[in-house]
Amino acid sequence: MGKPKLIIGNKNYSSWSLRAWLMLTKLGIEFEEIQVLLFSEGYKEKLLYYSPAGKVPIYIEDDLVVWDTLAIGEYLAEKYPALLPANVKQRAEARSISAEMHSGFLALRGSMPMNCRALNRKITLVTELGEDIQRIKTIWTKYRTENAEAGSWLFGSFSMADAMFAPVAFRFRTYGIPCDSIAGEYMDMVLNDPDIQRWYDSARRERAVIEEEEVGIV
Ligand SMILES: N[C@@H](CCC(=O)N[C@@H](CS)C(=O)NCC(=O)O)C(=O)O
Repeated sequence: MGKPKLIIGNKNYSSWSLRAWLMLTKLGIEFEEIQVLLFSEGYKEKLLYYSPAGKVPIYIEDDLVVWDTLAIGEYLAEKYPALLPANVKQRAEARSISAEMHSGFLALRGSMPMNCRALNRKITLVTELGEDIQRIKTIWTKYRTENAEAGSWLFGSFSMADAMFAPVAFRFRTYGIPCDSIAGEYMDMVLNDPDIQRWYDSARRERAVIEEEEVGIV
């Protein structure tokens, strides 16, 4: 078996790519990273060559193709159980908040696109967005409080749930969303994580600009 492959988009903008990349990286899996710059000439054909859904991330192991971030996470968790907490109740909760991110937070995902290298962007905090932000802070505070002794991630050790929320830390920084206390400490820990820093360094060096994702310039 050759090395698994992970097809990703722009590191600066592709939050789903970051999530899958972080899961593989934290599991210590050696993988080949293949980047397709989103919305560049012919990008869709390139993605469709790898997966019928034509979106990143795509995880490939020989003839096995897994697309969609949550499916990639679940597949990896079957092979590497450490990707989810050992306790059954915590596993269910880690899955719940991962699914909540995957299917929800539409206001946040729509009006605060991930743009790792951008700072000092401003957005209007409409009600739905404020509610999304508050819900995320509540999640971070709850799990960090409950698992403070076990380690610095949401459930102590790194889990799929941390990968699902990692792009939010970049978003809060880019759009200047204040985050203090326990949630703020978690956000700072995520942004200072060496693997996240490596992703950020590559994102900063990218030159491609996706105009639709450049939101909140003042
Ligand atoms: N539900 C999918 C969403 C994947 C997705 O929307 N990926 C974006 C980049 S973050 C993409 O491929 N966009 C290019 C396109 O839609 O053509 C997942 O969880 O993986």
